[in-house]
Amino acid sequence: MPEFDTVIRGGTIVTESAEQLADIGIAGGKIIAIGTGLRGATVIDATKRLVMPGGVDSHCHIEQLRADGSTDEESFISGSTSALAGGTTSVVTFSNQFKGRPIAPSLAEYKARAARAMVDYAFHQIITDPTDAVVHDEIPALARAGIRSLKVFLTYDPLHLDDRLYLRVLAAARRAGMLVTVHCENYEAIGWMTEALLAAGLTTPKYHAWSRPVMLEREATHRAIALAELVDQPIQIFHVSCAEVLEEVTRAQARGVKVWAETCPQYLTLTEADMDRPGFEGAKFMCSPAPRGADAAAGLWAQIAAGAIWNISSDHSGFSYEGTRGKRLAGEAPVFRDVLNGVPGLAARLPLLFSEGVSAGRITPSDFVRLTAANPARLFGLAGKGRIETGADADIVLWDPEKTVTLTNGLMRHAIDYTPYEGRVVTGWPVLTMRRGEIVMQDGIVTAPPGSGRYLPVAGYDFITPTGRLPNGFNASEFG
Ligand code: DUC
Ligand code: ZN
Ligand code: ZN
Repeated sequence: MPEFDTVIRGGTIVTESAEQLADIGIAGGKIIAIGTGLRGATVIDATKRLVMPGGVDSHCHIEQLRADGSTDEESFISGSTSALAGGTTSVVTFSNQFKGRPIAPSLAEYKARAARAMVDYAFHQIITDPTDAVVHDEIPALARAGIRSLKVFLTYDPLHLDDRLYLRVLAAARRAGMLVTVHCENYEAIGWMTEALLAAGLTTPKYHAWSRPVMLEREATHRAIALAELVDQPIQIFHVSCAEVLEEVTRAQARGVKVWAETCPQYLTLTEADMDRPGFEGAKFMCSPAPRGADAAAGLWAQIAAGAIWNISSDHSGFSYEGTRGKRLAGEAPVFRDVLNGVPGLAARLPLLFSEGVSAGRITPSDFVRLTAANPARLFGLAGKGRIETGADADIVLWDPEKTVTLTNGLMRHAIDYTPYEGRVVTGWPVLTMRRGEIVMQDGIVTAPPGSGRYLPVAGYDFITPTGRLPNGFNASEFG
C-alpha cells in the first residue's frame, strides 16, 4: 500500500540550512514526511537533482492596473506561466492606488484579475495618496483582508510621496501591523538632473542612468530609514542596486533598526553600459534604480555572501520593445524621461541566480534557497511557503545543476517581446515544478490550468513587530 500520494525519491533536498539525500512524501498538497524508503502512488525520480522549495518572488508587477483603465502587458496567465517555467510557485504582486481615488475599487478589480493566476499569490498595496480615509479606514481594512505590506515610491510621477506623506503611511502601517516596502530615489534631484540633461540634448536611454546616480538612491535610502526609525516602523528597501546603498541598511541594522534589503538579478548581471547600445535598444535595459557600473555586481555579491541582502526578487516589470504598449508608449524613440522603467525577469530570476551564484561558487545551494524562497516567505508572512519541511505546502522545484541552457525570449514564456538576458548561458535549470503537490511544469511544459493559483491572505505575524524603541518614548503614530 502506498503511504503517500506522491514521493519524490532519491534527490538531494536543499533547505536554507542543510543538504540531505532523502525522499519526500506528499499527501493532500502538503509535505508529510522526509525520510528514506517512502512509498507513493506516484514516484518522481529525483536522482542527481537538487530538490528545493519553489521560488517565492516577493516583488513582481503582473497585470498591474494603470490609471487610464488599461493594464501592464503581462497577464496573470502569462506571468504565472513564466514563473512556473522558471521554478517560482508563489508571487507577491501590486495592487495600485490612483491619486485622488480610494483603494477599494481598484483592489477589487485587481483581485478579480488575479483569480486567473496559476501561481499562489499575495498582494502589496501601493499607496500614492494617503488621505485621512486611506490611513484611518482603508489601510486597516487591507490588513483585515490579508494584505500586510504597503509599497511607497519616494520618486516617480505621479506616484511619489514627500516625507510627510511617507510618514503618514509609516504610521498607518504601524497601527495596522503591516510592513512598508520603499522605492528609494530622490525625486527632486532626479527631476532637476533630467531637465538639465534634456536641455543639453542628452536624450537617449544611456542618460537614464545619468539622471539618477548612486548618491540619489543612497540619500533616499538613508532618509527612508531615518523616518522609519522615527516611527519605529519596519521597512524593506526594495531593489538595492549596489553596495554603497546597502551600507545605509547595514549601518541601521547595527543600530537595531528593523530594515531589510532586497536586490534583483538585473543589478548582478546588467550594467549602465547596456543602456548605451545603438539607437533605442538601450531601452530594453532601463529600470529604476538604474543598473550601475561594471564593478557594482562584485560589490553586491560580496554583500550577499556576507548576509547583508535579505532576499532576491525579480522586480519583473515587463514592457515590450516593439509595439505601442511598452517601451514605445510615448513614441518611436522617446527621450529617456518618457520611457517606461522596468525589465522582465520572472522566469530568468532563479536560473540567473543559480548560475551566477551557486554554479559560479559565490553562494551555496542553501544560500540560494534562503534568498529566493525562505526569506521572502518569512518577511512577507507567507505561511507554509518557501520551505521543505513537514507541514509545509508541497511547492517544490527539481533542479538539474549540470544543465547548460542559452537563454532566449522563447524560454521566458512571458508576454513581453524580449528578454534583457538573450544569449546568456546559464548552468543549472529547473526541470520540474510542483505546486501544492501537483506537477505544474515538466521539461518546460506548463500544465497548470488558469485559476488554479490560490490567494494567500496574510495574517498578523511577529516577524515585523516594531522594536518598541521610539525617540523620547513618544508614539506619534497613535496621533498622526
Ligand atoms: N522600477 C520600479 O520601481 N518598479 C518597476 C520597474 C522599475 O524599474
Ligand atoms: Zn520600485
Ligand atoms: Zn517594482
